[in-house]
Amino acid sequence: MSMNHGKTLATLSVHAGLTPNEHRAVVTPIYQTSTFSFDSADQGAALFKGEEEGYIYSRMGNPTVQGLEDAIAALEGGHKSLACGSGMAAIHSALATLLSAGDHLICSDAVYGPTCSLVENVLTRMGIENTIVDTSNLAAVKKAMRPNTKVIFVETPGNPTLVVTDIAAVAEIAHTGGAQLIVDNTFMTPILQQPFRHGADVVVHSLTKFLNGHADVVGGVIVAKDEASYKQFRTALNHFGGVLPPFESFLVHRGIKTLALRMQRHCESGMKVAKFIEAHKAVEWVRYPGLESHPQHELAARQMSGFSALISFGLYGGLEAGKQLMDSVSLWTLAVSLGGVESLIQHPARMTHASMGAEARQRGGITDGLVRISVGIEDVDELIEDLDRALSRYKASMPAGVATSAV
Ligand code: LCS
Repeated sequence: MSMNHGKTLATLSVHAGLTPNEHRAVVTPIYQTSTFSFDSADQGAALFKGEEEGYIYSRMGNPTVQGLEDAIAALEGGHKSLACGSGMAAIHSALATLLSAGDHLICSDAVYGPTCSLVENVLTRMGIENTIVDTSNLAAVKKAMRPNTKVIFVETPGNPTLVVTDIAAVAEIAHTGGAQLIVDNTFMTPILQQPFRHGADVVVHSLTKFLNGHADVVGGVIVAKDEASYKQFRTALNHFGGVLPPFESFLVHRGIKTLALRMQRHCESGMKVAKFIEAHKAVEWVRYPGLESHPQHELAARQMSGFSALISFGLYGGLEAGKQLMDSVSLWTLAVSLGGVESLIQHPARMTHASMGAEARQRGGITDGLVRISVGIEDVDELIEDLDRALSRYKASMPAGVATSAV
């Protein structure tokens, strides 16, 4: 396992981010307070001026939140991080901090639906131009660069197509053109992918997924590579206001303590389930970066240290067959989100990526028949049995004419 600051990521997951506290508690306590008192008027003023270090008001910083932020920064090999109220708050805050009217943004075509809508429908209203491209196609990224390009935003692997973008190559294109690269590392976590090592300038996450891991918090984070970048985001976030509260921060930090262990299990089970799906007669195609059939398997193996738990596939019976599968499983929960201990199944075209619109989905290769699953940490043989049962039921109930000879 790779190391940051001389410690393995497994050790950092357990120990990083313990805020010093008077009773020597071994986990950072919950400081459920909105404000912090000053010793004197002059001391309060000194804190505001930045001449003294300390807490002022929980939108501007809180020890519990700080513990989580320190843990994530350490795991990502970044400088400092900022916990936000959701993954979308982190993405919006990061983009709105770095971009001004008249600037241009390049964004991957396969991203979480609302990220695409934010870029195309919201940022355009603020005068921010965009080009949406397949960022796994380096020639297309180069071609999209303009003199006013300030940011390239990449989600890799992309949600839900699992297309893999070469972070180092795109970082070079960005830097040559004077732009910064933001990587959404949600699908991988710092355990499996370290974007800063490949030249990324900013890393964002939805904490709602693997980092928290227990489907009970919505949160996000921006990780900054140096003090100048951190200060820029900190100042902006104080104004935008979308910070993560102390209790949620405590829960996510607790989740992170088992992150390395969970990711190991997610990867092992993900591979087993992907192989089962690939071999099933009802399955027309499958995408999992760990399978040799993935078009960028070699890049994935180079850039990631594991392939995580997201799998996309299509059945021969298309959308109708996919719907029947989702309605027939019992151990897999039919729900959006991903990266939790429980296995989930969902239909991107009508759920997570509905807000993109049909044209944008087509551009990003998000077909109507695509089914996305997130493999949890239950017994993998039971998960496979349940899928197998649901696929067999689907075969038996296929209306004549929909099933192909391969089913
Ligand atoms: N980035 C990625 C890659 C995501 O998958 C999501 C949410 C976000 C950012 C936004 O994070 P949030 O604001 O929800 O914390 N992805 C979801 C999904 O695929 N199903 O439900 C949510």
